[in-house]
Amino acid sequence: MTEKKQNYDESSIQVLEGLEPVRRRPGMYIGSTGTKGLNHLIYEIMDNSVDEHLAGYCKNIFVTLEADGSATVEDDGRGIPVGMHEKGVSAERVVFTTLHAGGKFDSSVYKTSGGLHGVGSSVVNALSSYLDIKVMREGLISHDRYERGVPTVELINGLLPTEGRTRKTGTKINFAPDPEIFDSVRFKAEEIKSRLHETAYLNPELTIHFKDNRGPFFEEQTYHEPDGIVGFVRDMNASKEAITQVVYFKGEAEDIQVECAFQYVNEFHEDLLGFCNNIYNAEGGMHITGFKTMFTQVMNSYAREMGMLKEKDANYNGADIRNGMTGVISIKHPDPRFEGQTKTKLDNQDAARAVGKVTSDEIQHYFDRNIEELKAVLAQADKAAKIRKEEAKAKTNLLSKQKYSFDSNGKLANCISKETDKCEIFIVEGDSAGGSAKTARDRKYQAILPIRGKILNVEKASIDKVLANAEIKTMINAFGCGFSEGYGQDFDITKLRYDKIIIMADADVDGAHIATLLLTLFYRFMPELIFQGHVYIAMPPLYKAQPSKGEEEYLYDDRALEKYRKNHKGNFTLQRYKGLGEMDAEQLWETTLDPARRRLKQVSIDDARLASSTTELLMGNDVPPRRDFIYEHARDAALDV
Ligand code: TTJ
Repeated sequence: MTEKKQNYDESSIQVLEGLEPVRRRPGMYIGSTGTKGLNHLIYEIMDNSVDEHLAGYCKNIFVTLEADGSATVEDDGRGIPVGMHEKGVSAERVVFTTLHAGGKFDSSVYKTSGGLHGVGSSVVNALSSYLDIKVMREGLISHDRYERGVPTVELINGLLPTEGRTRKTGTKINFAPDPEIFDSVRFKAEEIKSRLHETAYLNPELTIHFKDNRGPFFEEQTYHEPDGIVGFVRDMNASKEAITQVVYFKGEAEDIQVECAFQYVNEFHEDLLGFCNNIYNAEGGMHITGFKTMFTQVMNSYAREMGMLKEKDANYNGADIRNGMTGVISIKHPDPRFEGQTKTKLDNQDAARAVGKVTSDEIQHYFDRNIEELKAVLAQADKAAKIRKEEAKAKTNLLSKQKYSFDSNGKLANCISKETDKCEIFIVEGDSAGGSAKTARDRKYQAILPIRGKILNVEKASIDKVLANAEIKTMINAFGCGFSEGYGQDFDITKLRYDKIIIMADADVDGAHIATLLLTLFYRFMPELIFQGHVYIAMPPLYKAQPSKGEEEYLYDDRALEKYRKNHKGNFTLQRYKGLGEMDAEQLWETTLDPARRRLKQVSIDDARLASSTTELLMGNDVPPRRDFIYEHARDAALDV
């Protein structure tokens, strides 16, 4: 072994030690080793390109899911510096092998990685079976490569080898997530596209090119949104009846940049999305709070000025005023902090003050000059307040009338135990499957609620229609926590009667549709259920294999079948389950109900949000319908374990 080689080995060992914590506890760095964490690898790499864009240098980002399962992110920025770093190796090596160093050399004020797990490219490197880099800079193409975080290219006098000359500049990273780390290494195109589209809205001068070369659904999309968040709001409302223009304003306070766009539509719910440093905050936070507080205050004082509220009248509440509002609030914060169940709730008090101040100034500026718009908004608020008062009555009736009528309506087969942390409720599609499930269940801890056919699409219905729907009423009653529109309010999670709410639907198009509708319902009216991880999807098996000699075996997906075929010598018969209704009670218990043997997929807030139709637009127009998303997830959930 040459002396040089020896040095190389030493530095490899150092690198290994440096990145080892990441491989030992990946969840600490990327949140999870499931789908979310997997997709996060792409975002983590891409954030560097977005930073380069924000620095004023990169106009295009290319994200490609390659046929071999790897991912490529390329940009036309200046290229990662490859010169000698003070540590004696190429600067690029430092970026990819040092924890927390990130890719940022010029300390850009706004690190786009949003604070969630913004630890950068070295983490991705550590969790990739390989990561291959090409940097185009100063006329040369430099090349580097790592395997599980360890460099495999020998440096020449501390510098990277080059592979020819070019006039272009930019960075190209190709990497493959390590199957030793991740439950599944198949990226989720729907979620990635949604994120890319979001990024395009938030960076109006950026163009993002997406390509899925994996098949069977090859796809190409270009995301460029020159109208920024105004376009975002406009597109969110594309299929709705607008009753105002899109109102846009921006400003700065306390070193925080604030940008808002909103528009009212003739609908019964609000949809406010919060972003901090280009990252979506699923649980909202201080920017949203600041906006809401000031908006309510200003609109109430307008209502009094205009005589819509008399002296003796109570103020409109915030939800009245925002009824029908679709909005995006995007801030840039130099030091964001996050809290909440999923660490996606912006916690900085100064964000509330800054957004509040800018909102107060700017909406007065706007509505003073647009009286007709103001009138439309206030009329909407007035209507909402009236409906709210009616609803309050309806709700008392609903709750008092139905409180003890679970079994009298013949649907819910409740469990015996009142120990809520052990109880489960299965929402089962179809009466026949519901019947089998009632027989098969563990009566002590498992409740069964059969629902018939399609449930109401809550996105298309007014709140009183939603509440009038029999299936939904039964669910609200059964769960025991009430419901709310938006965050919190009348919903009380401490009253939840079950630890797990399990959606049990067939693995076909109709089943996926029902699951989508249920997720949308929970997302809209009981989001806490999802935040706190109470919602699951049951994963029944797809096949039963019965060998001529030996034990039968349930196979939960096609990969399991393939494996079975490989490992199983001799004849076996294969039964394909088409639906839950085909299983008898015993089979249903063995495969889908029994906590020791069944498979469940826990629903994340992102799943629910993707299922909800307000984000339909984020999926692009000419792509397969949303149900594919559930399929895609469901299939992989079955592959987990
Ligand atoms: C840093 O300051 C000097 C000029 O280049 C700046 C830089 O780092 N630019 C840059 C990094 N552009 N793109 C990247 C990048 C792109 C990807 C896909 C991945 C990573 C880790 C960095």
